[in-house]
Amino acid sequence: MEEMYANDDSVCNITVVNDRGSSRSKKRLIVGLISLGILSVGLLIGLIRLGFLTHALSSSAAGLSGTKDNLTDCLHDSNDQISALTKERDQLNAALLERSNEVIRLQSLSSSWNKAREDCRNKGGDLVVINNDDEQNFVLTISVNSPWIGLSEETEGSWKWVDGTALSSEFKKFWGQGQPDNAGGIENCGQIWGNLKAWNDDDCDT
Ligand SMILES: [Ca+2]
Ligand SMILES: [Ca+2]
Repeated sequence: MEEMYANDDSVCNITVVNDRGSSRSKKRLIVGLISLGILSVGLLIGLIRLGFLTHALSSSAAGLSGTKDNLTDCLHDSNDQISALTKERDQLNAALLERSNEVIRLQSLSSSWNKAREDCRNKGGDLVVINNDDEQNFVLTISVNSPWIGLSEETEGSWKWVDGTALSSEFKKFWGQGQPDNAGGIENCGQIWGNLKAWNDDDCDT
């Protein structure tokens, strides 16, 4: 805005600043500064929250990593235990097989029930006593020929095991068909019929 100004020496034409326009500019500047401040504060809050979130994610990742390590250790321990148990099982099976073969060899090669029992006793054992179905099945599994078992008659019809117990009627089902038949009146000792997988009474001195 231009105004004329005169004094005794001159007349001046000067530009007068519009106070109203200047005030609006100041207001815009203040509003701009406030907006910029608010934006800066918001940005700062966002950065702080991002920092917390990053820290939380890092903690979670560290926790998951620790859990993974623990599970991996447990898996390794389990594998080690399985390997140890497998090795122990194999050793037991080998020992059992060796023992079984020894028992069968002694029983099969002996010509008489008394000789077979003597051989077993010399090895620190005795002829086998069968106490249940599992033992019967196991003996059948390892029987190759027709080995003697620890069963004999003190008197005809009175069967006893070598440990002194009487033969339970429960196990008479293990006799082969038609057995014991006391053939020839001289069969007083028990054996496994290798082919039939059943018991037979036979001559103790066979
Ligand atoms: Ca008999
Ligand atoms: Ca017989």
